[in-house]
Amino acid sequence: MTSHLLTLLLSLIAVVLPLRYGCTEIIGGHVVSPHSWPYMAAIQRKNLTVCGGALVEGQWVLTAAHCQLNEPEVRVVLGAHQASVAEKEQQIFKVMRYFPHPQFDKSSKENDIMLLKLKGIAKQNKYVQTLSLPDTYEDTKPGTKCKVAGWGVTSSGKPSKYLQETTLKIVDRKSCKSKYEKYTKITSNMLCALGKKYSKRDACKGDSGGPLICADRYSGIVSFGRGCGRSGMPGVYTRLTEKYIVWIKKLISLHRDP
Ligand code: 4AZ
Repeated sequence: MTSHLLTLLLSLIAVVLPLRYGCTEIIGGHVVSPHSWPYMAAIQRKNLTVCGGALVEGQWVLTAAHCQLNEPEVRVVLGAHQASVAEKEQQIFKVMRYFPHPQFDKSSKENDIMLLKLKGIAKQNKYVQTLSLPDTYEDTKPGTKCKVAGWGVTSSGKPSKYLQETTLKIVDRKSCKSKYEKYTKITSNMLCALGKKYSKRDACKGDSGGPLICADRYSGIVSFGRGCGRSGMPGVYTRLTEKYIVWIKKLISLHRDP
């Protein structure tokens, strides 16, 4: 009898453990089909990906303001699958200039959005393409299915060699606010997203700046979170509001090369 119970218990553990801890991904995601995110940018310091971003125009990458690294050795890798290794599809650029949002607040993370002007214009092809900015400004509704990608920390605690993606759902701002009550203010310029129950899906360290795509629309930018993949704790994204889209378009047209 006891041996039967023991067997049952062990089988249960064998089934449940891989479900909860078996993912070696963004957090709870999987390696993407190579070059299926052709607008994805890796922002690197000394071959290590510190942030993600999205190519929004030939010479412009949109990322998070907290990704600002005023260092000469920073490079932006486009067309990558394995971002830290030279691949024939890659196009690599230095940063000509950083344009963090003028109202970015480091401690509250409000306005966590930044444009990078690259030293050179990306050649668009099968592997390198721009991501269109949203052309409508309504809020993304709770329950909307989204995807996020990055080379950031996986459940192993280390960054991923290959680009990883995972799927999430938008959480209503009220419940997100209550989850973050003790830590910071969740504003209408932010979106919160969470994986399926028990899936531990999330963005993590190193995924910041990467695009959140909801119902095929560029909707947000990986910004912050209380830990990664904690159950019930959503990740927080900068929402691509009308105010930000207007700022992006103005800034690009003002600083575009002739
Ligand atoms: C980070 O440190 C970070 N779980 C990004 C996203 C999240 C947590 C941390 C969300 O860049």
